[in-house]
Amino acid sequence: EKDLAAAMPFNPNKPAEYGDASGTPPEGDHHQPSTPAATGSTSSEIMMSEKVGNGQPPVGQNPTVAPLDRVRVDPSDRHLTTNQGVPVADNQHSLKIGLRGPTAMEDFILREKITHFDHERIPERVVHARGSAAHGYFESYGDFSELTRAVPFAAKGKRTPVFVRFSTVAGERGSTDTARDVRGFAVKFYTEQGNWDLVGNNIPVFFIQDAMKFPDLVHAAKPEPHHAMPQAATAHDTFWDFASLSPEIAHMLMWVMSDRAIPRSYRTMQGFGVHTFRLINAQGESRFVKFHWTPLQGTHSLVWDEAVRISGADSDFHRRDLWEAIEGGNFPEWELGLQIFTEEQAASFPFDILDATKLVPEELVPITPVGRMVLDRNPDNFFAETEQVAFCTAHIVPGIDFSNDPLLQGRNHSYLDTQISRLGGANFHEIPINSPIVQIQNNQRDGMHRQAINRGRVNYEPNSLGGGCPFQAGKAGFTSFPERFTTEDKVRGNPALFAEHYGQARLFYQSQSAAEQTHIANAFRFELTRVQTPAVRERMLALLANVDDGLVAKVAEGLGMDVPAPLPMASPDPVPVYDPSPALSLLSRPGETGIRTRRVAILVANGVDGKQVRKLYADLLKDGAVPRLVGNMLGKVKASAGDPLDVEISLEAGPSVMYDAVIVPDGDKSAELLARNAHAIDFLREQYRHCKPIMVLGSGAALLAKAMIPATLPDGSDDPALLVDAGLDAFKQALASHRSFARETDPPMV
Ligand code: HDE
Repeated sequence: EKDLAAAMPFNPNKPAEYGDASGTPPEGDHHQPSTPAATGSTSSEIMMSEKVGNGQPPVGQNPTVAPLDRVRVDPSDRHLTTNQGVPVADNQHSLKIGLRGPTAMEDFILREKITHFDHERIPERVVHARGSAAHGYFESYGDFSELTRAVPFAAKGKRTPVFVRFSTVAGERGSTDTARDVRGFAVKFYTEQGNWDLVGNNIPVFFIQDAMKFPDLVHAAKPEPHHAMPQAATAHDTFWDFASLSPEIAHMLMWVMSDRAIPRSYRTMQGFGVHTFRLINAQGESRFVKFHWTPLQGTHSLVWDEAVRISGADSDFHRRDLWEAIEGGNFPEWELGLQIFTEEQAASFPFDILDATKLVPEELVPITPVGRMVLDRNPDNFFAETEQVAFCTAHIVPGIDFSNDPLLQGRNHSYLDTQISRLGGANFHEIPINSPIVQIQNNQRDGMHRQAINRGRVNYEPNSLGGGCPFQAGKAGFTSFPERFTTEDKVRGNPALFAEHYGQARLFYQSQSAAEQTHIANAFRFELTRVQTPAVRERMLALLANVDDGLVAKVAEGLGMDVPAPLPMASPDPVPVYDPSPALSLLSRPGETGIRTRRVAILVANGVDGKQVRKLYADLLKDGAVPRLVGNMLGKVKASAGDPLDVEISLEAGPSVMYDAVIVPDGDKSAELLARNAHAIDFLREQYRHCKPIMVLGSGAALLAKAMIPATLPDGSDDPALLVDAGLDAFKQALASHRSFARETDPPMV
């Protein structure tokens, strides 16, 4: 028998399927159902994974990695094969009848290669088509079993692997990263009780209240159907036509016209679950919850002029930023916080917690931190992982449940349904990135692209022939919260509080800093200027007139229009008054990572003070910043002191918007050489206009004058981010505080 086994084919990638380990189970051997693990107790629940062991993966290991080994393909030291494993001798030439003759129909190698290529593309996501993703883990701060039996929260230090995909919403798969848009923030937790997907956004509210309106919203926002323009932009008539006729959109518009919609990086965005969910503990008690992700990197955004230019300079700006941060070991991190409230509290709020156009102010329900998420591994293959990952709001685990938010209820249908056409059938859960770390056991069978080889004759339940397996998990399994319903009529309609649309829009606008308020007004001005139909502009002003007098006056002035009468309100009740919420300003979260990963351009030309440059470079690197030597051309520049320096990128290929700050070092005529290149002048002017730190040393100051950069702020005071012959510490401080908005004038003067 041993000889027989040795003679069997062996594939090292699939040891369990070939050779020794593949023996058929002895006939008649039935497996007894094991005692259902866990009787509601969380400690036994976390023991349940066969692949993860006791649920406490060793630090630094990610249990999603090992199960994927079966499908990982590494070509080192291997020859080419066809998809049937046949070695390929010649991958350059098709099979011809004579060197100048026709191609032979029998060339199965050519036909297989071309056929596969013809089918390489799959449909892109209908929304959130463009995205980037990474692997990592969630680590619980403690044992939160009082609140929820969801296993990721079962113990202090417990790690659950995650895969996170960030995205823009409106643009197509190849569109630009820095478009003005909401960003998706979708987290897949691979728990020992199955996958939990928290499919959120970087904005805590949404455009509409009812799933019924989603296709209309998306049609209005996407490129117009007759000429398919514009790409990845809401600045066109159909979006604003829809918006101006949908007053429930008021609050969301404040957010999407704010700097939130042009983040500096995926790493500097908050994330939100948006809807109200439920947490359920082992005793079956339920509390409402809102999920918040807060970046350790702080919340930071671009300015609009910069975002537009980045689209041309590097349309992969956010994708590259995330990739490089992880490759460089600067693992982005977020804290998960929960807003927890009871049914009774919810009833006392001036808004309905089932309304996704409303948030729960942090001042009303504080945020309880419960854990942190770290992204520490880039995907191996974009298509296999980032493109094929399938998120679904209906993927929840024991301890989590839905609320009746009508948007969430609609989403629960949509996500599963959409994968069937996008990923080609009902077995998309078997694609490695989507499959849970626990074994899937049920009697669902067959279908397109089935991977599992289900053993045995039993594919039904109840059964006795299979020993009753797989059996119901009972108390250890998922149970829905038994919410009590009063008997009401079956209706189409909204609860009364859904009719109030302006209180929180006003709260958001009025809680912003002066600079952020200006950016919101300017964004409305920009978008509505692109709108061609005057009636749409006017209706939008009428909507804004219900939000804030100052805002509507600014926007109307920008459009050269008068402020019209406000839109009639849908709710007869007065607009609720909220206390200001400073937490809604981006400036309230500067972050804790200082200058780490901040990109600094050092402009160099022949004659530059090489010693000074080397010192600056080393010093910035030491603190985790990313310095780059930017010059007129690639190649070497002669230094006035020390060895020549290698230019890392030219001014033409690495324009100012790719950097968070700039330094012009001292030198012998180097600033003069730079000043002859308009790219260098533009560089400084744009750094200035985008409110970024600028430091000039010694003769480098000549470039400031050439670029006509004002020495003081518009109000005559000192500009803290414009440093002349200052020490590196002052520069680092300016770099850590990102931008000096006090510089801004409208229109820009530089
Ligand atoms: Fe989505 N949404 N959505 N959405 N959504 C999709 O699912 C949908 C909504 C969000 O990185 C689709 O797999 C409906 C809110 C993210 O793969 C689709 C409604 C929020 C992602 C879909 C909403 C989101 C999607 C398209 C209203 C924030 C990307 C492809 C009822 C809480 C996930 C896909 C990823 C993707 C439907 C509203 C976030 C069509 C019907 C609210 C982050 O199923």
